[in-house]
Amino acid sequence: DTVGTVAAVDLGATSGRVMLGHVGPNELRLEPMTRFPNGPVEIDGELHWNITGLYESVLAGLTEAARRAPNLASIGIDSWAVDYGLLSGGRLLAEPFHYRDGRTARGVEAVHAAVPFSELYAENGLQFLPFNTLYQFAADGDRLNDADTALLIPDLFAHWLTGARVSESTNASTTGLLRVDGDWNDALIRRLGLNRSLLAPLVQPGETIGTLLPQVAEQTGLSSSVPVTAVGSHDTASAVVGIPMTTGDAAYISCGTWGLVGLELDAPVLTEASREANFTNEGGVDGRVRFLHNVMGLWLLSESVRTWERESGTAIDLPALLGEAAAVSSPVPVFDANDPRLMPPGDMPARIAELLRETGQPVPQSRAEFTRSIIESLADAFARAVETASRLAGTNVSVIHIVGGGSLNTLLCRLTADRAGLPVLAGPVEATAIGNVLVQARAVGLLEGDLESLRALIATSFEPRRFEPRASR
Ligand code: LRH
Repeated sequence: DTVGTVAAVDLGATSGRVMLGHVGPNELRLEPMTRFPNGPVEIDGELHWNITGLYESVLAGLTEAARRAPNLASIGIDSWAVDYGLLSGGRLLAEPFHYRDGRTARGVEAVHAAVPFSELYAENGLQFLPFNTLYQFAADGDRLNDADTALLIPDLFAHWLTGARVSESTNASTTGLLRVDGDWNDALIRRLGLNRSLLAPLVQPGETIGTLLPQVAEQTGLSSSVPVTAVGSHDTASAVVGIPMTTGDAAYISCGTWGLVGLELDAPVLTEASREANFTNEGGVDGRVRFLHNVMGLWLLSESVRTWERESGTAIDLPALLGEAAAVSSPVPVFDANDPRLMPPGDMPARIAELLRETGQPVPQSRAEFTRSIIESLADAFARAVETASRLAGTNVSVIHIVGGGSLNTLLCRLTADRAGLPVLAGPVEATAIGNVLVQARAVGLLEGDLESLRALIATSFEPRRFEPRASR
C-alpha cells in the first residue's frame, strides 16, 4: 500500500494547528507540527483577528512539515466561517474583523430592511446568525468601497501561499450570498447593493487552488511544486467529513468553541418549521448538506474560566475543575445556552447569573457547581437540538457522535447521552484536521471512494468511546 503525507492547516476560533496526515488505504495517522492559541483582539473598541500572527504560525507549521515530510503531497486549509479580509490591489486593507464584533447589528437591520429574513431563508437556507457575512458586508460601509476583493479567511491564506484568488464553496455557503444550489446569488448580491466583483470564483473541495509561490517555498523549505488543495475550508465542513458515522440515522455534535448540532442530508430542508427553529443548510463536501443549529459550545466555559482567572490572578486547572464539576451531586440550575447575550466576549459568569435570576433559579456559589451548570445547560441544548433536527428532517436518530475538543469532556458526553436518551460515540478530537487530510488524500490519489469509505477508515483508526444513556438520573 502507498502511504503518502499531506498537511492540514486547521484554524479554530480559540486555537489553531498544523498537522501532518499520513494516509494510505489502511492507514490514517496525524502528527502535530504546531499548535497555537487564537482569539479576539480588541483594538480601539473593535474586535479583530491577529491575522499576521496567525499567518506566522502557519508558516512555522509548514516549515516544520517541510523538515518532517520532504515529499509532502499537498496542503489544505480550513478555519472558522463567515469572516474575511478586504484586499485592494493585492494588499490587505486592515486586520479582519472578528465575527463577535458588535458592528454587525447595524448590518442586520440594513439587510432585513432590503430583504426580509423569510425571503433570505428561501434563497440561502441559512439560520439567522448576526455575523453571517452578508450582515458584516452591510455593516462595513465605506471600508467595502475601498476594496476590490473580499476573501474568507482560508481563501486569504491560500492567496498568500499561492497567489490564487478563489472562494471555496463550503465556506462560501456561510456568506448568505450563495443560492441553496451552490452558485453565487447574483440577484441577491445586486439587491443588497454589493459589488459582485468583490467575490472570487467558486472552487469545490478536491480541486487544486494553486502551487506555492517561490517566496513561500523559500521561507518554508517546501518545494514550489506542492499544491494547495481545496478542502471543506469551513472547519465545520471538514469536521463533518471527519465523523466516523456508519449509519444514515446518526446525528452529530461538532463541539469546540461552538456546538454545531445536526445531521448530514442529501437535500436542504427549507420549511417554515425549519426557519422558525433557526436550522441552517450549509454546503458540505461532495454536495452534502450540513443541516444543523449553532449552540453556544465550549465558549461558555472558556470565557468563564478567563473571567475567573482575571478576577483571581491565578491560572485555573481545567481538568481538575471538570473533575470537581463531575463530582457535584446536588442538582444544579439549567439556563438557555442559546441566549444571544452569551455571544460577545465578557464576564460570562455574571451574564449566566443574570439568566438564572430571570428564570427564578438560584445562582451556584462554587466554581465547581457553576461549571456543572454550564455543562448541564450545554448538554440540555445539545439534546434539544438533536431532537429538533430529527423532527424537522424526519430522521429517526439512533446515535449521536460528538467530535472536537468537547469529545474529550467526559462529563459533557455522559450528560448529553443521558439528556438525549441516546448512545453517544465520542471522538475523534481532531475530526476537523482529519476531514481536511482525507479530502486532500483523495484529491492527490492516496485514497478513493465516497465519504462513507473515508469514514470507515476513520472508524478503524480512531475508535470512538461509547456512552450509554442512563435511564434515570
Ligand atoms: C465553528 C464555526 C461555525 C460558524 C462559526 C463562525 O468554528 O465555523 O460553524 O458558525 O464558527
